[in-house]
Amino acid sequence: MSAVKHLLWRSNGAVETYSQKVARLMAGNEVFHYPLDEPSGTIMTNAFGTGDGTYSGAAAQAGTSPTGGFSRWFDGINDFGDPVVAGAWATAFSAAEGTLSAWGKVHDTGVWTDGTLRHLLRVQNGAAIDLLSFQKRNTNNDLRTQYSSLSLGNAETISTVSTTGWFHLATVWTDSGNYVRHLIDGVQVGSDIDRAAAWGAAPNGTKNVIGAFENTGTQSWHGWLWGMACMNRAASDAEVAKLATI
Ligand SMILES: [Ca+2]
Repeated sequence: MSAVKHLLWRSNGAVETYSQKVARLMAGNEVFHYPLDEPSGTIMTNAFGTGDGTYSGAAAQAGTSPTGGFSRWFDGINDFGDPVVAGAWATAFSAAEGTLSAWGKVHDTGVWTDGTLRHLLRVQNGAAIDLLSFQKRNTNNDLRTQYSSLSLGNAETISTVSTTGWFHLATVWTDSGNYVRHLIDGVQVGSDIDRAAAWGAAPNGTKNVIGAFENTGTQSWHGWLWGMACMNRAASDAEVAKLATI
């Protein structure tokens, strides 16, 4: 019998959903939060309440999320979720201080060797130089986590990944702390890189997308996505570990 555990235990004995944990950890620093756990429909709810997005494809699937609830299934061909980049996306997002958190799972092991670029999440401004991305590269088993700014260049890591289970990705950037840090399943990948800086503009345009490279569906994810959130504060490693824990 499979265990369904929509509620998570806290160290103080209380229980909460994963979405409630994200809301608690990011309180006061909210940018966006797409749980991707709607049971049906094409509305991609922003739990931070600054404008919902729209799914194109990306069907709801019961019993698939890391907690046994709904997640969204991307079939690898033109599926994506298109956020409305407004409200906090434009005003609260900080290229100087922030944290990006997301969960992904491939359809099967063959996705890691399918020779195709596939995106989990992308945040970018129209200049196409300042960006954040989580993507599977067209090189076998390569997973790229990337923070890039015009003034400081590219801060990225390439990880060798072959899991067919859920994995968690996080990027933490801080100008005041002088680093960009990438973590998989709560563990830092490589060394701290460069530092963060102001972007030329706030996120805008067609390349702010979940599950694809842009809002035409190119380079679509093939598998499941869930629990994507961003705040305008650099999370500590302990906080990222909590985001990466079910
Ligand atoms: Ca499709």
